[in-house]
Amino acid sequence: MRKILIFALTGLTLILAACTPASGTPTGNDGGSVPMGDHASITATPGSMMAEDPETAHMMEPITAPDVGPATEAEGGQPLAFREENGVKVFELTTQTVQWPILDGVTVTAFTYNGTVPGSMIRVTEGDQVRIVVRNELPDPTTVHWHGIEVPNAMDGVPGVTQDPIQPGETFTYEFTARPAGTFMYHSHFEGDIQVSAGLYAPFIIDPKKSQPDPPAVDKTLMISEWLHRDGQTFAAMPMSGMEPNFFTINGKAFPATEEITVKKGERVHLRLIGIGQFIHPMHLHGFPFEIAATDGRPVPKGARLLKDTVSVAPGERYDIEFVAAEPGRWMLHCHILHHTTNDNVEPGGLMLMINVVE
Ligand SMILES: [Cu+2]
Repeated sequence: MRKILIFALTGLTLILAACTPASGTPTGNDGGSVPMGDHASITATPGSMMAEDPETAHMMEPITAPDVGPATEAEGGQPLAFREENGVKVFELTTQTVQWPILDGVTVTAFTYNGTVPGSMIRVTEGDQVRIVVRNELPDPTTVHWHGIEVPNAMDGVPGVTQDPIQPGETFTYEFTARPAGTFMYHSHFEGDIQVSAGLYAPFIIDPKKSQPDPPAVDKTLMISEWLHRDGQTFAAMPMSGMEPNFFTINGKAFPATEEITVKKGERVHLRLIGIGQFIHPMHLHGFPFEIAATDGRPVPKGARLLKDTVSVAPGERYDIEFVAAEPGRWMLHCHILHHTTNDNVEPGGLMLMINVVE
């Protein structure tokens, strides 16, 4: 690695001195994976990864599959129907590649569960026995990890550790008792760097056995992620030089395509924020403070709840926030890393969502 760095730095110096952008691909870049502009040479920051070895090059390839069809559903994260077999709730998931519009005029090639980003929401009650039959129609192997749910080890979805990868065309069945209650998710654990960034994630909500005496008027799950879409091709966005995202989505949509949440003045709103990309997003709410009601699915006792107006949602984290929509108006929820509220560097866009409080 040190050798590569020295080469990269030497190369960079020479390039800057000679001022010849045409010669400026980073050291050893195979040159074919990621279309880069004239600035490619100066994005080779010291310490960044180079497309030296085949695995890195693979990460930098566009997301593709043969015959990728357009998405047939408009919204992601919708509740998945199930059938009951001897007291077990049986869900079916198919991993598939689709063309997914994140914004008017911007469509990404996505790896999905059941054709949407996020994939279908699994919603059950604490203590339910669930069986999830996963059919892999991706061009690559995959596995499913049930993030935060207390599953038996054999159901944990880690390739090479708890199971063999599910090969293209194969089916694998997961079965476990849904517990504890809370906000969880499921996502790929095979080449997560690529597959999760490409859309293989979905909410998994476990409701408590005892129903709440005073449920909130609005209960929404918002999954936050990033995309790299360049020259009509989609790449897995990641914190690696040249692979940084240029689009940011809430439930697979970038503002102004994000859902608008309408609520009546005085009603209580419960939002389940889920970080599933590879970047931290400090989500800020205009107008009202919110309580952090649960972290990573586990409830925060009433007396210990922080009153905040911004919460940083890191990759893998979940925050359930609650607030009373006290004043009418269109109030914005947005990421406060303000580059994340752009679409390909143009504001407004990305991680913005309107809470419309009506009389
Ligand atoms: Cu952000």
